[in-house]
Amino acid sequence: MSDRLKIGITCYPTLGGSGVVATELGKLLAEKGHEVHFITHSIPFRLGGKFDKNIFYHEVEVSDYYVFRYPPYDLSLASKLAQVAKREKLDLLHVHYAIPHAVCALLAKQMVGEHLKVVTTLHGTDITVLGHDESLSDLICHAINESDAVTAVSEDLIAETRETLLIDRPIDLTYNFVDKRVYYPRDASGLRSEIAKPEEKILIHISNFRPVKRVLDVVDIFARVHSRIPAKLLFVGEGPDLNKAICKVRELDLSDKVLFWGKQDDVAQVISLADVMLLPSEKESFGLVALEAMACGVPTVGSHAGGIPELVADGVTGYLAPIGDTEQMASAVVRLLQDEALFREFKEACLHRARTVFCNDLITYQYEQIYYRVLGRP
Ligand code: GMT
Repeated sequence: MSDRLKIGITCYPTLGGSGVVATELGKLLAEKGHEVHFITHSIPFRLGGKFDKNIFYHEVEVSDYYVFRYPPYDLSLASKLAQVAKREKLDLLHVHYAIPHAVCALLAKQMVGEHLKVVTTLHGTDITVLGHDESLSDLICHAINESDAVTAVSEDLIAETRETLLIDRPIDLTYNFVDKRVYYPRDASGLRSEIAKPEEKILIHISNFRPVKRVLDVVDIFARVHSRIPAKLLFVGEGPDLNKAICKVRELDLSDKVLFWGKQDDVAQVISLADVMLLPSEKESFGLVALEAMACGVPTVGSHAGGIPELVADGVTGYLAPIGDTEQMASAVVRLLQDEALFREFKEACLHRARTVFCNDLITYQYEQIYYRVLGRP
């Protein structure tokens, strides 16, 4: 390769879609010959155990010196970023989330020198939640304005960043992606027959069960679908609203129709079991899980929230309804599952859209172009 870069990546290694995207991007960049250094508080769960000569992991250790009331993770991270950048002669730091990661990277840049570039990717919560917190909004603005490049995972997030924080600097749109070698329709017929009868359709919801995911709406949609066609619901993941979902399923006397599978590693295999993905979120800057489903040929029925309409083509790869309109979502699921020809069409459209618009090759290339741009190497 002509211009091999040395890239530091910081993300939340154990948290949801942002950690997944950051880690998968690092792996793909390493595959393209770049040198990638993950600088995080624990090993990113998607990194896998295989040796790769282009991938390095540097652990951020937080000092718990007794005068500190709160262990200063941010300062330890900034210090580690600067150390690694100097020692390994990094070209740039690509950090995921403005708070705290971009702030830490900017501090590291001050310590190392102007030649170290900072690329910040916004994933949502830093804008949609923290952006409204007046005690943090000026700091988020500073992190965004001082980064050498800023990317966001949807047009909707770019618009919200501009509106909430009055930011007018350029922000690059880089959609999330999935690796097509991992996300494709897997054969799940054996397992499917173990969890559902042949006539039963399978609905799935995967999330961290935060209140914004509206898991009670998922149960409500399922109850309405189940009253019209034989179906099962598969919940994957864990989080604050898990117990509420379990109680509601019990209240509705649906316990033998709903499975709670907790956290699962092989998401593509689990999704391939299902007919429809449910994503009725209240906020969703992108909705990576709907893309994972799309790449496995599974349509999504969900809400119009945030960036979901940029991902799920309404009436083509799924159906979208206003947030909270569980009846419209349930009717959409039933329409899709009762019409075999329509369902096949949607599956085909899903595979095509995932492989073209959200393909790993395309998005990795877009990030590389941003790196070369900030380094003045077009
Ligand atoms: O959705 C979450 O609660 C997790 C969060 C994360 O940090 O992974 O997800 C955000 O980033 C993902 C990757 O870009 C997006 O797919 C999610 O839509 C976004 N979540 C929200 O905006 C609520």
